[in-house]
Amino acid sequence: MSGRFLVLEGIDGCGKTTQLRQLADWLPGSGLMPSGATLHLTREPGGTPLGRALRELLLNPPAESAPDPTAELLLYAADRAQHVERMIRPALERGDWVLSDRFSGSTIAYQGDGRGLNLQTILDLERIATAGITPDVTLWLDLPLQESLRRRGARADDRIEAEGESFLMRVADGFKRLAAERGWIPVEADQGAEQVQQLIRRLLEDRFAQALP
Ligand code: T5A
Repeated sequence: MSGRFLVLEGIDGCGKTTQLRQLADWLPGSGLMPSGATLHLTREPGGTPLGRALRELLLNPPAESAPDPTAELLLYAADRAQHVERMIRPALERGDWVLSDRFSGSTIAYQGDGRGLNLQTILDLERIATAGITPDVTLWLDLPLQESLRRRGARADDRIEAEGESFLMRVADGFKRLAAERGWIPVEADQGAEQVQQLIRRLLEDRFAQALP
């Protein structure tokens, strides 16, 4: 496949959405993308129409519909399978670039490290849902938990954020381990949004410029 798949990962409130928007302004004119390639911004959960319905059930369900941990794991996997087959794979096959806010690493960190679900089951579901699609690069926005809580401020928590600090600390530890295991690029996110953006741009230039004709 000639397209490229870029992912931003990290704990809630680490700045992914902010950085993704700025990358969307820069990448198409950066000289890194081949001419004619389109940049697609997407996210998990919720990158497809089915995914948007699943996102509501996962993050803001009526109390009586809140999923148990195993059901939650399967819903994230269903969102990903649909996302890969309906959106990511076709875009990459066309030679487009896809920039996603979260991908399968989030399931390992949240449902594995956070919830304590069986890691092998999670890896089996990852293999089924991603069906051979892996990111070309994953940027891990590394931010201390206390700073992410401060940034989120008075904003209402969704169902996952409401799990509390010890859950989120396990998730943060999971991301740190995954970044080392999977060769993700760490990004020091505890600085101003503009500085983080400049850092990410340099990292992407280093990664992709050598592939330019
Ligand atoms: N989930 C997801 C799972 O449990 N399993 C899975 O498999 C998957 C895929 C998704 C939830 O689902 C869970 C994880 C999540 O809990 P979401 O809303 O998509 O939920 O994800 P969040 O990460 O929670 O999104 P947020 O919007 O909360 O965080 P962002 O996007 O990382 O951060 P952002 O950019 O919105 O910034 C947060 C605040 O900080 C400010 C922003 O203005 C904003 O107010 N900010 C900064 N302030 C100072 N300095 C900077 N550098 C700043 N950058 C941003």
